[in-house]
Order: sequence, then structure tokens, then C-alpha cells
Amino acid sequence: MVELNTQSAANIAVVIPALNEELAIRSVVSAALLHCPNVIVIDDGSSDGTAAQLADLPISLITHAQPQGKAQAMLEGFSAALTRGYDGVVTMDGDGQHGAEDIPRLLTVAAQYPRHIVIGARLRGRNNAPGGRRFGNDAADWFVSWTAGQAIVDTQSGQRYYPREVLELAKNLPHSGFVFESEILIEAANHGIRCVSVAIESRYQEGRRASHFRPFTDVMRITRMIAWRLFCGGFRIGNYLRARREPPIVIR
Ligand SMILES: Nc1nc2c(ncn2[C@@H]2O[C@H](COP(=O)(O)OP(=O)(O)O)[C@@H](O)[C@H]2O)c(=O)[nH]1
Ligand SMILES: [Mg+2]
Repeated sequence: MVELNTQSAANIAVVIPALNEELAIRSVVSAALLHCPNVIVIDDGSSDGTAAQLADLPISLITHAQPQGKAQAMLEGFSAALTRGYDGVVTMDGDGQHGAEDIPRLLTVAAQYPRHIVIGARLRGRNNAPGGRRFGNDAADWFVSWTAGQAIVDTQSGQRYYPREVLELAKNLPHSGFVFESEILIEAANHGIRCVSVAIESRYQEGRRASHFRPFTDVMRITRMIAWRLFCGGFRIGNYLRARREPPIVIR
């Protein structure tokens, strides 16, 4: 029998940030538990029944009295994972847009690519995403790739595997909220950690709750962070050329 080399699910944690996710969180967490025994949920001051949905599940639940933002929630999940000595973390959104069935693939790729962040890239059924989000995601990919010095596919996806080294780096990031996903890729690249993207399904359903992502405010905050890093780095011309010249690593 051929033994598949993979990162063991027992040695990682799945971290799920949740803000008002009472509709989806129970099925998301139950599915994650099928693939990993260590699930950490951060209920970020939800005003709905998110916590009640999780009451009887065998997970670690971190609860905030007030919302502190997605980045802060993730950092607390990372900190719990570091304290418990895990090798890394898989992150998933709490609204059902990511499938737990993709966790084994991310872990297999994680084992094949040490010192890489593994991104679940929403390439399958990409046309399901609203046009505005697709345009914004493509623009973000272009700028983050330039700044990081590597062509990266789906820089805004929240489903990822972060090796332990990146969990440590994340502690020092200055920005909060949705800037986190972009900034961690750039910070990791500054330390020689690269990205590999694995194709996953793009899931957008009609009639779901409004996104917490604020198109104007959050795009402005991400743009400002990138512009500042480019400015401080002398516009990183070498990085720009490398990102344009070398193709991204994508596993279909
Ligand atoms: N803890 C926490 N999680 C958040 C916050 N904002 C968004 N999230 C979570 O981040 C994930 C992505 O948010 P979502 O609104 O679905 O963004 P979209 O998928 O980009 O439209 C979901 O799991 C949310 O529950 C926040 O302020 N705090
Ligand atoms: Mg979502």
C-alpha cells in the first residue's frame, strides 16, 4: 500500500472565527470535527444564538463580550493552538462558505510544501461569486503578489493552512479586521515563507446574511496597508518582477 505523506490532523487545530453565525455554525463545526479532533471557535460577541448552537459540541470555545474584529479573533485562536503545541492551524469561515471535506487536501499539500501557507483558492465555480467581489479579489491578488514577491492565487480566501512559524509571526501584525488575510501573506513572505494554492469550491448562496466585509472601508484599509508597505520598501521593484515572471503554485 502506498502511504500518503500528510500533516496529521491530530497535530493541528481548526480555528473558526464567528460573528452572528447561528444559521451555519453548528453544521460547519460538526463537519470540521469529522476531519480534526481539535476545533477552536471564537464567538466574537455575537448577539444571536451562535454560542447556544455550539453548547454540546466537543470544542474549545473562546467568547468575547464585545466584538473585537476578525483578526483579533484569529489571533486568539492561534495563541490557543501555539499554547497546546500544535504544528499548525487550518482556518475556516463560520458561515459555511468553506467545506471541511477540503481539510485533508490542505494537510496533504502542507506536508509536501514545508514553510508554505496553503490557501484554499476558490477556483472551482468561480463564476458563482458576485462580479464586484471577483474584481476586488483579482485586484487584491495583483497588489499582494507584488508586495510579497510571489504570484499568489486567491489572497482573500479565509480557508488556509498556516504552519506554526506563521502563527508566531501573526502576533506582531499591526492591523486588524479583514486586513489580516493580506498582511499575513506579506509578512510571511518577508520571512521567506511562500504560498501554495489548492483549488476549492466557490460557494455563494442567494439569501444568505449580508457580508461583514465592508466594500469601501475594508478595501481602503487593505489598500492603505499595502501602499504603506510598498512605499517603505522602495516599491519593491525586484518583488514586482518576480511576481510577474514566476507563475503561481496552484494544485487543481
Ligand atoms: N470573530 C469575528 N469574526 C468575523 C468578524 N467579521 C467577520 N467574521 C467572520 O469571518 C468570516 C468571513 O466573514 P464574511 O462576512 O462571511 O465575509 P465574506 O465571506 O468575505 O463575505 C465569517 O466566518 C465571519 O463570521 C468579526 O468582526 N469578528
Ligand atoms: Mg462569508
